[in-house]
Parts: sequence; C-alpha cells; structure tokens
Amino acid sequence: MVHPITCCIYLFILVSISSSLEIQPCAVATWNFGKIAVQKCAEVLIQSGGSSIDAVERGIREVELDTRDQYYVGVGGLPNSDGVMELDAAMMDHRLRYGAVLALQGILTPISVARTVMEKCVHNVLVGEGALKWAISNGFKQDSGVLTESSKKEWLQWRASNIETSVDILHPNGHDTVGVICLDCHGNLCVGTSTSGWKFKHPGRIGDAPLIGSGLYCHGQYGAAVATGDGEEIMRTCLCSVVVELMRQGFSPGEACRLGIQRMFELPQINGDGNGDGEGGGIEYTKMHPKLTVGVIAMDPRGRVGAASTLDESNPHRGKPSFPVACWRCTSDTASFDEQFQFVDASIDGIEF
Ligand code: SD4
Repeated sequence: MVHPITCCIYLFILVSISSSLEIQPCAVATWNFGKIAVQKCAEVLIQSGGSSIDAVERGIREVELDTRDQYYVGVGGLPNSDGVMELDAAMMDHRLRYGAVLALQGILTPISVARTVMEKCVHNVLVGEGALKWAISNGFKQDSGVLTESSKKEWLQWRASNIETSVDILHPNGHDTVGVICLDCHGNLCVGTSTSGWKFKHPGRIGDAPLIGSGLYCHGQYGAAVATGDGEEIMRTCLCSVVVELMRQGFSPGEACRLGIQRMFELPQINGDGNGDGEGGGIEYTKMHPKLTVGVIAMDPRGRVGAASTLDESNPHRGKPSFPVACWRCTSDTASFDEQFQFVDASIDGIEF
C-alpha cells in the first residue's frame, strides 16, 4: 500500500513533467542578423538545456562579436560623433529583474555586462565610466577592438564630409538593435537588447534599447516585448511597456504589437528639426509619416509570438516593405535547426506565428 503523501509527490512530479513537456522552447530576434542570434539560442536551449537568460545572453553575444557585416551592434558597430564607441545593452527576465549598461566603452560584449548588473548589482542601470568600472570589477577586459578599422574609416569619412547628425533625424540606415526574446522549457521568458545606437550620435546619447519599458519589457505571467528602430520615438511611446500591458489585458502578442505600432503613429508632432533652436522641421508622426522606422516583437509564456512594424510598401526599409523577424521554435527533438527556423515579415498589419 503506497502512502498517500508519496502518491501526491508522484502526481506532482508527473504534472510538472507533462506541463514542461508542453512548452516548446522558442527564440525570436530582430532583423536579418537575428538568425545568428536565434541559432545560438536554439543551441543553448536544447543542447545544453540552458535557461532563457543563458540563451538571450549567448544569442546576443553572437551578433555583438560578429563583424561579417556592418551591424550597428557591438564590435563593428559605429561610433559616436567623437569617434568613440558607446554601447547600450539590457536584459529583463520573467521575475522582472532588469539590468542595463548605457554608453559603455571598450567592452566587446555589453549584454554580458548587462546580465551581471541584472543578477548581481543592487542598481538596475549603470552608465559610462561607472558601467565600465563595474564591468572590470566583474572580470571583463577592456578591448580597443570594439572599434574596427572599417568603422573607423566610415567615421573618418563622415567627419571629413561634415555631416550634422543632429539634423539627420530620420536616418534610414543609421542604426540597428539586436533584440532577442527566449522562452525556455520551464516556461520562463527573458528578453535582451544590444546596440551601438544611432550612428555618429551625440556623445552620451542613449537610445531606447537599454531603457526599461521602451526598448524592452518582460513579465513572466503576461509576456515580453522588444523593439528596434527610431529610438527617440520608441521611448516617447514606452512601446514595450504598452505591448506587454496589452497582453496583460488579454490581447494576443500579434494584436498587442499591431496596437503598439498604432500608438507610435499617434505621437504628436515635434516642432523643430532637432537642432535645438525650436525652429524648422515640423515632423508629423501620423500614418502618413514617410519614414518612421519601428519594429516590435512580443512573446507570451505559451510561446505565441507576434510582431508588427511601421513598414509597408509606402515606407520600406533597406528596400523591404516589412520588418524581418528571425524565429526558431522547437517543434520536435529530431528536426534540424533549419527545419524549425523561419523568417517572418511583419508590417503595419502585424503578424502572429
Ligand atoms: C536606438 N533603437 O539606439 C536603437 C537603434 C535601433 O534599429 O534599434 N535601430 O535608437
């Protein structure tokens, strides 16, 4: 005769196992380079049974360290107007822990520093010299290689041509963020971001990417969101906070992203061209806006994913009328990465997958 308490324990173990079996680990990431990130996330989540935190960190590091293309992320990103690399990164997990480093100099993998801030620091956000000090005291090495020769060359050319970034508010190709959301087999979400930000930005400029609620947000019960694009506008909307709040209200990830993007179009007009004199420009952020570039991805704890962007035929970005999202979902133990991977294109109408 089995003791009732033993019975309960067996039942509990059975229920835990079967509920964790139902969860299909999943990873999504922004833009075409997101594939590199997602591939690493898949490896971490499946082969080494890592957590969503491990997966987000390792996935983003792949893009930070990759110099094959001119991503505006980590090594090979582009510096500020003084020619100095100032990198932003952040992480937030299902327990609503958050860590960010802003304008970090001389560190190849800012996302790993952001993780240490999230996990070990009494503060949530460290900036500039203080962030570097924290990184070094946590074992990170300073490395001048964060500014590559080709990035330096591009900056020198830009400086020689005397372009004023401050008025170049709608730069179509001047920034990128790698944003990654992962769900692990325990149903835990984590989100992270990393970017060198607006190319040739004013020294000390911080984008939305490392700012909680703007470039990223995560709530273990309702979902996570990550944004990319025109950071000045994303932070005016607190876009990722809006998207997760919409999921809390019961909207699906796709609907939440679509409504979040609609909110972007409701931003009121900015007077001036951004050069500080309060004159000129006059930019109307309505659906008619010709160039607003924003993309957002969301995932809920069931692994449903949605995405939307401001892009369409009338407002393409790098020649495409939609925002590419790299997505991997573990649908079977035997399928290869490529069989489980897809690029999804998200436009104004939003998409769910
Ligand atoms: C920023 N939002 O620094 C970032 C850049 C980006 O696609 O995501 N660009 O404003």
